[in-house]
Amino acid sequence: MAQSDVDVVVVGAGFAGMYLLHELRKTGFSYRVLEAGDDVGGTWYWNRYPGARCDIATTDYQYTWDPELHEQWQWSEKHAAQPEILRYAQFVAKKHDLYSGIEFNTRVDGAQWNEVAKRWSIHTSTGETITCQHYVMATGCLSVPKEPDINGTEKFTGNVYVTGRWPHEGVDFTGKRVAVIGTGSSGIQSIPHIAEQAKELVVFQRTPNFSMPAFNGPPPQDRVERLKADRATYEHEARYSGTGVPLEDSTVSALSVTQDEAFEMLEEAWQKGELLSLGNTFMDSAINRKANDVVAEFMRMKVRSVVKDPAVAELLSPYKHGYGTKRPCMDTGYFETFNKPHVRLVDLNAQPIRSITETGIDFGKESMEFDAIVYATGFDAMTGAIVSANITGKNGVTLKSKWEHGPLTYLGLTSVGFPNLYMITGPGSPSVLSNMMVSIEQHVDWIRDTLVHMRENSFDTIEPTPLAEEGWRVHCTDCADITIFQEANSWYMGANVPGKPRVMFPYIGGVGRYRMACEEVVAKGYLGFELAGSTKKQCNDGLVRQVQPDVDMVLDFISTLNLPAMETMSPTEARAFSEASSAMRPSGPEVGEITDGVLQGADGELQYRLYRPATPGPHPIAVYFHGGGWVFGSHTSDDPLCRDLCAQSNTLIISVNYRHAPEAPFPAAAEDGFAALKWVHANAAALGGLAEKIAVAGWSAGGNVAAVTAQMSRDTGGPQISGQLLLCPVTDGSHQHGSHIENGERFILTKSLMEWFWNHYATPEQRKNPQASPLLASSLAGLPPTMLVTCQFDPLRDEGNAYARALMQAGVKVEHVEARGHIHTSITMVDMLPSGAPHRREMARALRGFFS
Ligand code: N01
Repeated sequence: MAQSDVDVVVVGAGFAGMYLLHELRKTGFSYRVLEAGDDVGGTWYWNRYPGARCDIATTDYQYTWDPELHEQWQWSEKHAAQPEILRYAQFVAKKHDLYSGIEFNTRVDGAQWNEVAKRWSIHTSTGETITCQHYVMATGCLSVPKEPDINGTEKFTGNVYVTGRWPHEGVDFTGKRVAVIGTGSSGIQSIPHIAEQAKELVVFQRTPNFSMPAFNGPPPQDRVERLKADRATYEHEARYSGTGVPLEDSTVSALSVTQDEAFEMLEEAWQKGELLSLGNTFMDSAINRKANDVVAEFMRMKVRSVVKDPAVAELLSPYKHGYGTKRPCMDTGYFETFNKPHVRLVDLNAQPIRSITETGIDFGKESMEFDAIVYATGFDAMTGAIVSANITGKNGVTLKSKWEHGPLTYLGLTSVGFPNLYMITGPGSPSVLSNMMVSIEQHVDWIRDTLVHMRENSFDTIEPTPLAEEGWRVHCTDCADITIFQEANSWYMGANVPGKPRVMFPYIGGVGRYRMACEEVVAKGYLGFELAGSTKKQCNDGLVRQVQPDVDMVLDFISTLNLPAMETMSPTEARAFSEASSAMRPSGPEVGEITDGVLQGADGELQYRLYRPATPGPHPIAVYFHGGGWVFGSHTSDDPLCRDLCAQSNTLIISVNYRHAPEAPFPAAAEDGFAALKWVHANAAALGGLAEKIAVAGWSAGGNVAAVTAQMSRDTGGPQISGQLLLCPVTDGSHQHGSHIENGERFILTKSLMEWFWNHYATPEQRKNPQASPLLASSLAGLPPTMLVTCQFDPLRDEGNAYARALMQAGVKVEHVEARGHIHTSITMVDMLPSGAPHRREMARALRGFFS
């Protein structure tokens, strides 16, 4: 007789539940494992449709926790078919005696948290109630088929099949008239097989999908060799990779090569017959629509090369969504199938289904009769299986109601209000965007270790904090925001199920980065969790990820380069270093015209670069001062940012090469700034600009020059300024602000580099002068409207924030943005860091606003 009170209840005996069962036994927890099916295998138990096959190679889609399996099990193919994967699951279950620990044909009808007993009550379809301390949903991401949302489905009297619930005995379509609805992975894999048997096959397509041939054969020899030579390294690389397969990340932009070169690279990936190779060819196909178009066009070209009827080829070619933004497919002979005379494609956009009838389907102006209808219409993905299990947490709140507007989890593993509930590959974890085997093993390991930690430390409950959960939601959204995934109506976005909230369900920041976040949480004493026992409580509240994900990647990359600190260089070396770094960045958008010239500074001529919008002039003008700590940089060094501001704000930008320290220390830069403003004002018409519409702008030390210039202009009756745009300005050299310490290391501009800049520019006494430290001016009243952007992880954040506050207090109209998750340099990194783009848009809007 099974125990009715156990340490852990696990729902599901797919690969996740099987491994967890093994680990629970190993670590000595009592358990019950409940499975709705009558065998192990999960996804591979239910999805038995013809042609079902994994799209991750067998070298990677297998367990790693039992090294013996690698000797005892040999895969026959590169991409294993469903029967072989199911046999593998059964083999593992027999080898480890897992069958004896699983209760089959047992569904969970509901679960309630008992706050007094600190236990879950689980109600099963057999009428039993089991109580447990920990409750684990190992229910899979794609296990609940979507309810058919087509008129009249109940009327059809012929045979109905759903790909995700295929009959175990198989189906013979010989001589039959068959309709298949849906062209996702399941449709695309099954259609060629159904076409081989059916007398007539009609495929109803709502959205064409990207698909590539699997070129199936033996497992990829190079990877088999790598595995044999050094399995530990291979598996480590997989665990810290982007997708759970150890592929080298591309460093090539699709926009940096010609189309011919791009197609050659894509052809090479195509010939490998591996889904991830194609998506990994270019570094920017997931984040840049134009880069993605290169891949999409390659795929469309492939469709045209196979499908003989150009009209059909066109219908089978995706245009509305980017490559990869809906799960791309791997097929065997899919597009070729449409060359067969008995196969027809119906475009549901032109001929929508009016109704399923008793004998067939009415669509467009036609009616057709069928013997069988196959629904390959997908799943209520990621959350369907979890919310349908009726989970009620603290205070009677159900998970379903909590997730009404989108799933809220911490790390995709846990959720506030549901203590001791764990989800394996839940929403907010990489799950379906990864090799599931790698992600499953990581989650099982994390849960096992957490349970052991709690037992060893006498904690009864674990629950994430609201702060940590909200922080994770924000981080997941930040990750999704820098991609183009949200443009597509995909099941990743919940868009396939009517009424489902439209959010990005999986975590798109990558398997390795995700794993590191989970490890960091544990290393920091379960950061963001509250652990409680009968006599003690522990809560290290906080956020595990705050820096914007693309900024974080750049910081990680830079840290691998072991670059010397700039403050250890001479000014000449630092200038050369800065120039060399600038040469490697993208150039920024096209503008109407770029010309170089000289203007009159405070003590001689200064070079300037003029960026003219492509629209007819005359234009408003922004006199721009570059960053570089008054020591390095020039009129061309902020080129991408100046182009971006010019193009987006329709403003003529004049970037000034003011004099630099230590050769020309304070107040040279300030005086040059003011002289440049006066010269531009006097020569505005000749430059194609409007003298009555001039603003100043600058970044970092250039922001300091701009702010000082605005004050000097106010104080000495200089030209009337329409506005000042200050990005991360230096405003106060007289004392250290908190952010100098808080953000003093790791974020490119360091505390010691800032000190180095100041030491070259101004003496401690000079720094008290408002022309060095504009924050110290006796009054800020009468300054022009201001847009001031500071960055959360900038050492200069607090002095910028203080300047914004002081301006407001002085009655100046100020728009102040503290860019969340950004560092001193990130907003200037045009076309490199997508997360900076919204802030530049706002800066450009503000600039335009100064002149309206
Ligand atoms: O489901 P899907 P799937 N009227 O949602 C269409 C994994 N998987 O079962 O795109 C008409 O992708 C729908 O149209 P649209 C893999 O992750 C892996 O095929 O919403 N059509 C779409 O064409 C995969 O992504 C493997 O406009 C309707 C199709 O049905 C995921 O499972 C194999 C409709 C559903 O496609 C799901 O794949 C199989 C309607 N009312 C699955 N409703 C491998 O490892 C939906 N559709 C290879």
